[in-house]
Amino acid sequence: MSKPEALLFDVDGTLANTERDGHRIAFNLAFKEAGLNWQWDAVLYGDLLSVTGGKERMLYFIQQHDPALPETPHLQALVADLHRAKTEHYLGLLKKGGIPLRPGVARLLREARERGVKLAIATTTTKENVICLLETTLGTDAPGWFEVIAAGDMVQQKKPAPDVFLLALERLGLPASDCIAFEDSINGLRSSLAAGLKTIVTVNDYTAHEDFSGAELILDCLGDPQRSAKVLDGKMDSTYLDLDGLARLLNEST
Ligand code: XBP
Ligand code: MG
Repeated sequence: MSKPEALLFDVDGTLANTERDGHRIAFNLAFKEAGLNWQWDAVLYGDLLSVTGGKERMLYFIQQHDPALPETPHLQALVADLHRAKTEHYLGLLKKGGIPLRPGVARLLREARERGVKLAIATTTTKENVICLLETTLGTDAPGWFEVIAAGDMVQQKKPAPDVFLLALERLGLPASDCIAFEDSINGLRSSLAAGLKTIVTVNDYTAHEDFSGAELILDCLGDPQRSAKVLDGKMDSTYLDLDGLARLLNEST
């Protein structure tokens, strides 16, 4: 049974639960610093997550919620400034070490490296955010474990469009049929499926209610020998997902 040639990972919600206690907090700090009284609570943020990308999310919030806007002739420039400030705050939060990887992520990354399976990232967030998360959770050499880091602003259309996964595949030089994607959200799953990738979904509190039709397997997390994964849909022979389990999924006809 052939193992996958590469594993392609989403970041936010998949490698780590970065949204509620990371990105959201950073957005609010940036709003406050800019003198805006915008406050994204955890529930509102769940709704705003339907839009991928921080800049796009702010524009959507302005359109939908009509908050008080400062005098500015250039909304795009305001949003770009806020996003730069938000990124700085987010990096600061990561550096404080507040956001751990989800169960099983570090184990599977290490197993893939040991067995010669390539690693790639396909994310909506920025490359600097990804590198910082990898360094603060896995060590300063960890960004080098990844053959490709494909990020949101490197492509024309963010998820649910397939662009970022297609870019990662192109840079890996591999066909989708030899690879497996990991996602946590409906927008991410749409993106990976549209790129032709078999996809494992690990849900989180923000995404557990979403429709993951088309995923190979839906889990509460990847699991570890000491922390079983719960199977929400699909079949898994072990108590956690490892490369042998992934090889079985890849070789199964759909
Ligand atoms: C994640 C996102 C990101 C983050 C914020 O989507 O939508 O926008 O919330 O990152 P996915 P930026 O996990 O599907 O890739 O503010 O850097 O855009
Ligand atoms: Mg995600």
